[in-house]
This record gives sequence, structure tokens and C-alpha cells, in this order.
Amino acid sequence: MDGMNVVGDLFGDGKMFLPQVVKTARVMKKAVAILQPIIEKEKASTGASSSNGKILMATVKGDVHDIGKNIVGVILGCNNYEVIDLGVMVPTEKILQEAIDQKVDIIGLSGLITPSLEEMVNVAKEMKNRNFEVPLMVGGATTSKVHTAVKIEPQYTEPVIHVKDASKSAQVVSALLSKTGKAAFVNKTKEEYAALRERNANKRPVVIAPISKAREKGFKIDWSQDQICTPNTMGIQVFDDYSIAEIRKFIDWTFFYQAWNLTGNYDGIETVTTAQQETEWLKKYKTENALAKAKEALKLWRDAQAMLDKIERDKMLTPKAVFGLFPANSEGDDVIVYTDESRTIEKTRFHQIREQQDKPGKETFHALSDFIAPVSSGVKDYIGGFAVTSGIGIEKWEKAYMDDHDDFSAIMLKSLADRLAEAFAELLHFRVRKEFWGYAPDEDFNTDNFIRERYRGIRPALGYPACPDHSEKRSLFDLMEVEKNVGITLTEHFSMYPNASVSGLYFAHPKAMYFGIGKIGKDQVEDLAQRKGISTDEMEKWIPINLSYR
Ligand code: B12
Repeated sequence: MDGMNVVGDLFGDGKMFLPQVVKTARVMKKAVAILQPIIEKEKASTGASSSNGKILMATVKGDVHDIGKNIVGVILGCNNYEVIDLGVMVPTEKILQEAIDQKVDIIGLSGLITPSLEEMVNVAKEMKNRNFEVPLMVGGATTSKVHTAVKIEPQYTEPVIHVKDASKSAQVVSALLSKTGKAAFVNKTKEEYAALRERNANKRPVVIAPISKAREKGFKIDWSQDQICTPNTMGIQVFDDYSIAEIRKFIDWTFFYQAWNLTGNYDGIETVTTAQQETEWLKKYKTENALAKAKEALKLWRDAQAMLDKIERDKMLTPKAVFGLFPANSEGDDVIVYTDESRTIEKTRFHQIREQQDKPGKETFHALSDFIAPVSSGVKDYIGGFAVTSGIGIEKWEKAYMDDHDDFSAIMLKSLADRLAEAFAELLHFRVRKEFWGYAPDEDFNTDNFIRERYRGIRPALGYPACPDHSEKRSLFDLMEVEKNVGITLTEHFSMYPNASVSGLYFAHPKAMYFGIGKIGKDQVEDLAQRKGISTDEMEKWIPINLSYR
């Protein structure tokens, strides 16, 4: 344990890197498992607890993401905290009951997508209602200090702390549990959050154009001049067990290093095999820290290749995909998908959101529907949809690794499954452009172009900045019978299970591009709610970060 404390401190000080810590934790856990009977005996005789405190961790209701939470769990374990991990999609009731039953010292919540932000607010409110006294920590990709300060902290009387990443987690926990240091830490954070709230309240309000004006200034395409490509293969196609060997060629490794807290540019890493190549490659890292990080990145890359080889060889994961290409036209900001080329029966509608944030010189207010020919043009246009997963089969392996006290392999597998899901989405889009839709038959395989999105057409994933409403996934899933065809399911907050899944739309127009919706006005929210047949309150729940008036 003393050794782990040293490792924890070195990591906190930035002198050790995440993969090293997680590997060290594996050694510790395996050793502890052997010593467990003796530890238990000692505990029973002295009544003493050997841990520094009990932390309950959970991914909130409706969200399935846990790689970040799991990493934090390992780091806290290394720092001798007892971590009670309730897993994913955990309802508030369960979080609170477990916290009481297990007498935890801190509750930690994790979430990756926007609806989880609201869920965290709910947990905080409920903690106050029930007079909880333990601090609350929040983390995960969409959480932020500002959201925590403005929306979560005011709901709870005890400390609420946003933790940006794993490297900060042990310091925060230690401060929150310190008899001498807690008050100062909590007061400092409270002051910081109060200042953030004030700054937020005094922020110059964004100028919102009326939705009518934004629509008038939508992105214009001269459809009479346009050559639309009719897809070679219409309707739905399913891939049941796609080759991992093919998919791995499309991996963009940037986010893999990010997941392992090793941000940096490691271009050319795949060419390093001999000792001489390694020495040459490392020469470009000039500072001591950059060099140490690059060495670690190289080890991690090799571990990843070994795991990918195993995934391929042992068929650990079964990548599945469904995509569909359909007749479509836009109507206002909606995209209508028809049952067939007669375009008489509407099969579904995708309700797009339009930019409304105005500023001097702003000429265009985009909506994704601008990239599809309007019904009034008489032009026959098309849209595509896709859902891919590389997470089927993962639980069995994850459990086996965890039973073997091997968090490193469990986290490695998860981070690779995520990479494979993204890569599969990229590969499928490439094939759609080249073969199935066929508007880019001459496009060559070029990972650099894929990463820099240098190709015709876009594949916005539902929930991304151009289409932030996660609830639109329901229409996509119904359209392509995703549950039945590939086994990806949706939670009540439209998170996809298995976690390593990506879904979205295909737009083929050469001028189609990515953009961010930003803040929108109440006029559009009301209109959107009406178009979707839901209440304004519910609509607001799906896009809280886009509301200009909250
Ligand atoms: C990799 C990635 C994925 C992976 C999954 C990653 C995962 N964590 O499970 C894949 C490719 C599968 C994926 C899919 C999707 N993604 Co994604 N994804 C990302 C990306 C690029 C990085 C996130 C990540 O993994 N970071 C690394 C991990 C380790 O970090 P982390 O989870 O944040 O955890 C760290 C900290 O937050 C903190 N922490 C986390 N939890 C906790 C808890 C406590 C108590 C504490 C103390 C700390 C703590 O410590 C952790 C370790 O350092 C982000 C963009 C970005 N740059 O952040 C988008 C992003 C999160 N994704 C997004 C979206 C929309 C999706 C999809 C919905 C898209 C789609 N329609 O297919 C799907 C959803 C998948 C599903 N199952 O439902 C959006 C979310 C937007 C929103 N506001 O909702 C983002 C922000 C991209 C964007 N710019 O819009 N995604």
C-alpha cells in the first residue's frame, strides 16, 4: 500500500503516466487478492479499516459510459480509497440507498452525454431533500466547472466539486476527506463557483435572431443546377460480423491517447519496430516530459496492437452495422424520409435545429436540412442513416479481466472497442461514398484524409453539435430497425448499449459540412416541440445546453 501511495503521488504530480499507474494497480490488486484472507483476519481482530475512505461511483441513469469512471476508480484505489462502483445506468434511488447502506464518504457521478447533466442535477436535489451530508463529485466528457457551478451546486448544501480528469481525482478526494484541509478547500471552491455563477449571470447575452429570420438566411443551394446522385443500393443493409482486420486499418489513434491521458502527437508510431527506429523516432521529443510521454505512448501502442491481435484471433468482439439509403426531401427544417421512390408516403421525419446565434456579419444560419433538396424544388434527393457497434461480446471479457484483477486489460479493451466503433463508422462511410451510394467511386483509401474529413459528404452523429438532440435517435433506430438488426438498444436518455456504438445520418451534397448549433431561442424550441409532438418542457430537457434563455 505504501508503494501505491508513492505511485498515486507521482501521478498526481505529473511524474507518472496513467498507463503506468493502471499497470501498477494490477500488480497491487493481484497481490492484495493473495493476501486478502490475512488482511480480513487482521481487520476483524483490530476492527480497523485499512482504507482512507469509501467512495461510491456511478454513471447516472440513462447513460452507459464508464471508461472515465473506471479509470478514476483505479486511481482512487491506488490511493487506498475503497471504491464501490455501482456501474452504469444507475437510478438516483439506488445511488442514494447504497450510499446510506455502505456509509460512504463521497458520492461520485459520471456521465458523457447531455441528458446526464440534468440527471446529475436531479441527484443533487434529491441528496438535499434527504439531508445527505456527504460531498458530491461530478465528472465526464460533457460536464464542466461552469455547469457544476451554475446548475448543480445550488441544488445541494454540501460541497459539489467538478473533477476534470483522473489526475485530479485523488487530490480532490484527499482534500474533501481531510480533517484539517477540508474547510479551506471547500471554501475556496465555493468562492470560485460563486464567481463563475456571477460571471455567467453577467455574461453579455448572446443575440438570438428570430427563427423566421434565421430560416430566411439558411444555407442556400441552387437545386436547379444540382446533380444529385441516386444511390446504387437503396434501402437497408446489415453487416453481421465485420472483419476486425479491416476495421482496424481505419482507426484514428488521437482519442486513444486522450483516453489514456497521454495527449500528444505520435505520428509515425506505427513505423517503429526496431531499436534503431525507436531511437530515431524519439529524437523529435525535445523536453524531458515529452520524451517520457512518447516512450510511454510507444509502450501503450504496442500493448494496444497485442490486444487488437487477440481481439481478432479470439473473436472477442463481433462488429455489426446497419445502414440505409432512402428517398428524402426537406420541408422547412425537417427532413422527410419516404417509404419509396413514389415519395407519396412519409416513413419518418428528422427534426433538425437551426442556428440562431447572431453577430455582426453573420450571413448564414445553418440547419442540416439545408443540405437536402426541399419538396418544393421537385428534385429527388436522398439521405442515409447508420448505426455501428463493436461492443457486442465485450462484457464476458471485461468480467474475466476484472475477476483476474486486471483493470489494465479491461480498460485497454474498452478503449479499443471505442476506437473500433469510430473506425467502423469511418469505414462504412467510405464504402457508402464509394460503392453503396456511389457518389465518389474513385475515392482512395487514405486515413489522413479521413481524419481531416477531406472527402465529399458528412456523417453527423446524433448528439453532435450540428444535431444536438439525442432523442432523434429513436426515429433513426425505428427507420433501420437497429435493435432487431444489430442488437444496439437505446436507454431512456438515448444512450446506446453496447457503449462502443456510433449512429448518425449521411448527407451526400458536396456542400454539406459540419457546424455547431450553439444557442437557440424559445421561439425555435416551441416550434421544434410542436413539430415533434412533445411539450416544450420535454424539448428543453433534451437540449439544455443549447437554450439561450436558461
Ligand atoms: C471517445 C468518444 C466516444 C466513444 C466512447 C467514449 C466513452 N467514454 O465511453 C464512442 C466512439 C463510442 C462515442 C460514441 C458517442 N459519442 Co462520443 N465522444 C468521445 C470523445 C471523442 C472522447 C470522450 C472520452 O472517451 N474521453 C476519454 C475518457 C477517459 O474521458 P472521460 O469519459 O471524460 O473521463 C475522464 C473525466 O471526465 C473524469 N471523469 C469521468 N467520470 C468521472 C466521474 C467522477 C466521479 C470523477 C471524479 C471524474 C470523472 O475522469 C476521466 C478520466 O480522466 C468525446 C469528445 C471529447 N473530446 O471529449 C465525444 C463526445 C463525448 N461524444 C459525444 C456523442 C454525441 C457521442 C454519441 C451520442 C454519438 C452518436 N450518435 O453515435 C455516441 C454515444 C455512444 C453511446 N453508447 O451512447 C459528444 C457528447 C455531446 C453531448 N453534449 O451530449 C462528445 C462531447 C463529442 C462532441 N463534440 O459532441 N464517443
